[in-house]
Amino acid sequence: MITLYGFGENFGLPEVSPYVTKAEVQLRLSGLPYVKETTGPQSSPKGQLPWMDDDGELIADSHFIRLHLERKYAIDFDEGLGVVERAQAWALERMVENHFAWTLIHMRWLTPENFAKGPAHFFDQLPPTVQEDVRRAALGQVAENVRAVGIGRHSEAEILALGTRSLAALSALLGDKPFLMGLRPTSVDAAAFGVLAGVLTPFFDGPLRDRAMTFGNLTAYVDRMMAGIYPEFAWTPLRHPAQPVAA
Ligand SMILES: N[C@@H](CCC(=O)N[C@@H](CS)C(=O)NCC(=O)O)C(=O)O
Repeated sequence: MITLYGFGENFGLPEVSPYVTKAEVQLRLSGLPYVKETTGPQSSPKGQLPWMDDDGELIADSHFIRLHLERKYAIDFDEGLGVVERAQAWALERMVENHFAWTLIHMRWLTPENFAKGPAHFFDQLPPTVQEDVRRAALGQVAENVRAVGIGRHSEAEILALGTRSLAALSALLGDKPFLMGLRPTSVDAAAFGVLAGVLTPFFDGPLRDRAMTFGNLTAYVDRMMAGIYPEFAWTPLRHPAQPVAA
């Protein structure tokens, strides 16, 4: 039995974390049965979510979950792709996760209104005596992480420009295809969908979301992935402007 550990549904999304979403999309694409448990990062062997228990084998990190599924169940999420396409997909996934995702984290945690209505509530169940201290400490840690990867050193306008450039790159690479590498979803779609849905959920506001909403093929892509992968989730389709807008 496979158990996937994640944060769970919130923020108008079937799963809060883009990385847990990626792992869950991989599981759903694989067709393997699984159950999902809601937990905190401290439960994970690597201190971050997602992690997975597959009949007693513990695997942490969305990439290593992918490798485990591919090896143990003889799945190739990139079936049909050549060597160069696989390399392009990997490069795109790294851009999405190691660069673009930090602009999402900045939008959620370091925009005070978004923090107040979103991540601040992660700590609501703690005893009132420690709640505010833990909340502040978590915010400080995220701010430090965002600074450590470089994004947090830039002005708001520069962060928005970087995020918009990634949106424009994703939009150009998607073009009029249904999925990033062609007619069927592959590994990179699991990663890109997680981050794009996180940016586009109407739960949060901000200029990065406003920019994302102008890329009609990306909003349609998120709607398509949501309907195909999470058909049970109540997602209101986004508005699709006729033409993508260049950065
Ligand atoms: N490389 C990891 C990244 C996972 C990750 O950043 N998870 C975040 C949630 S989105 C987390 O658990 N953060 C808690 C922490 O770092 O303390 C993966 O792909 O699984």
